[in-house]
Amino acid sequence: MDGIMTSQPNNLEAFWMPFTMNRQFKKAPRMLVSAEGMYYTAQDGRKILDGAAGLWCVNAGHRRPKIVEAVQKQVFELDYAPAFQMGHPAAFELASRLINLMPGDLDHVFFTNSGSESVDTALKIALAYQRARGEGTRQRLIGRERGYHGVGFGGISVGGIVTNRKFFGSLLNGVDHMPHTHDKAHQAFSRGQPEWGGHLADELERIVTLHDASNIAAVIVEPVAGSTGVLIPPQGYLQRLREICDKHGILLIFDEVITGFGRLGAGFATDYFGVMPDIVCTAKGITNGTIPMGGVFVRKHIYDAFMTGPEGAIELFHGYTYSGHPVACAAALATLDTYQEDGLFQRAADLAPYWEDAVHSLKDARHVIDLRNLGLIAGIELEPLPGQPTKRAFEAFLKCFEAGVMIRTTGDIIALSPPLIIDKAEIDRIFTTIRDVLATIE
Ligand code: PXG
Ligand code: PLP
Repeated sequence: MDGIMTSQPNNLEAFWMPFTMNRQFKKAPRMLVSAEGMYYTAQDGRKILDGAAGLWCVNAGHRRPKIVEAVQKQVFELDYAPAFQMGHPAAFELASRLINLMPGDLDHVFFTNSGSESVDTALKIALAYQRARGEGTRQRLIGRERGYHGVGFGGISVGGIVTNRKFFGSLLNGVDHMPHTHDKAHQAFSRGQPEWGGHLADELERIVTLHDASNIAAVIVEPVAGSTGVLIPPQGYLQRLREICDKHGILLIFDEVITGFGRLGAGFATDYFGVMPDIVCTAKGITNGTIPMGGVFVRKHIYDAFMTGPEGAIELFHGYTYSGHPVACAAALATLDTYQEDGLFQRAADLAPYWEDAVHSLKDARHVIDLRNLGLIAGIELEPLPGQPTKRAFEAFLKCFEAGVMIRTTGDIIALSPPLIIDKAEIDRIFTTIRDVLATIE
């Protein structure tokens, strides 16, 4: 490996790091310099087992040869092509392949470059759709407490994370939030979907009663809330949301940026739960994290509602310079091949029971006050240190990293989402390491 990749940069100052304690990090940086399969290599040469699939995105594991080769070939052949009033074959091929993966009539896809852009795109399509079908008074959007929908103004407006909202002014007008679905008193240590809480979907009826359905465009939820600590939907909850939306002509948007591409042991959460949304936001696993990309899937009636004016008119005034970027498309096509050839969605389903047992083996581990799991996702909630929220979990993150296991923490919750290629010994290692670390930290 050459010196440029392994040497420590002599000045870490210029890079304003995202969602990071910049000053603390720059005093004691954790640098990753290469990756392969289930492992990162840190700058000091240590192998770090990836318990988080990077940031929930590297579902097929790192540096998969087929994806790397596809990217190299594409960038050599066609580095960039304009996305407006022009096309290149890979974007159309990818769209066709993707809609075959999607259930039902989710049969059109709009390309973006991230989950945040997918969310903004979905919200804009929802509003424009209501207008296109003559329901232009439907302008309100409904999100949920503890929802994460990226960091665009649309996403933070419908999102429900206080710190991601409170510094940024008045946000979008006309947004309401349903309550989140997590309640430790009724659900702690549930395996899979909690039995209690399906009725919380009825809170949507209250909001509809308050504003009237004729003013509401769409509801957006994560089928499984990831970022705010793995909140598993109670049994019947998503089905009930669908029923209420149908009753009132409200679009249901699933934000599948995390749950998409096999994370639950099915292609998408919509397959896993058997609930059909109108719009699905994706990103992350669409390219195995290799090249930034996202996609917004819409059902046929939505696309068709836009295809009505003169053929010589642009139907949707929206798009990104890099929508359907050739290199991202190549990465995505090779990613889909890799998922398919390795049977990774099925592998995640097959491993899920073992994973669940491993998660719940921590029931008697120190500091643990709740355990949650679904597919290859887990949330391990710790009792916060008195008066110092987040500190204990962050300490666990640092200690696990030292012990060669990368976990992700949010608040006082450890969130796990390994690449779907993980094996049982690696699952054991993650949970043994966490147990040992929790035993040693305050
Ligand atoms: N929606 C959902 C449901 C997400 O989880 C986004 C939108 C935004 O995607 P982009 O690509 O714009 O980041 C996300 C992203 C974490 C973590 O540790 C989660 C995300 C991103 C970074 C960290 O929980 N989710
Ligand atoms: N800002 C300026 C000045 C631009 O010219 C453009 C695109 O042409 C954008 C923002 C949007 O960039 P993107 O299409 O990459 O989102």
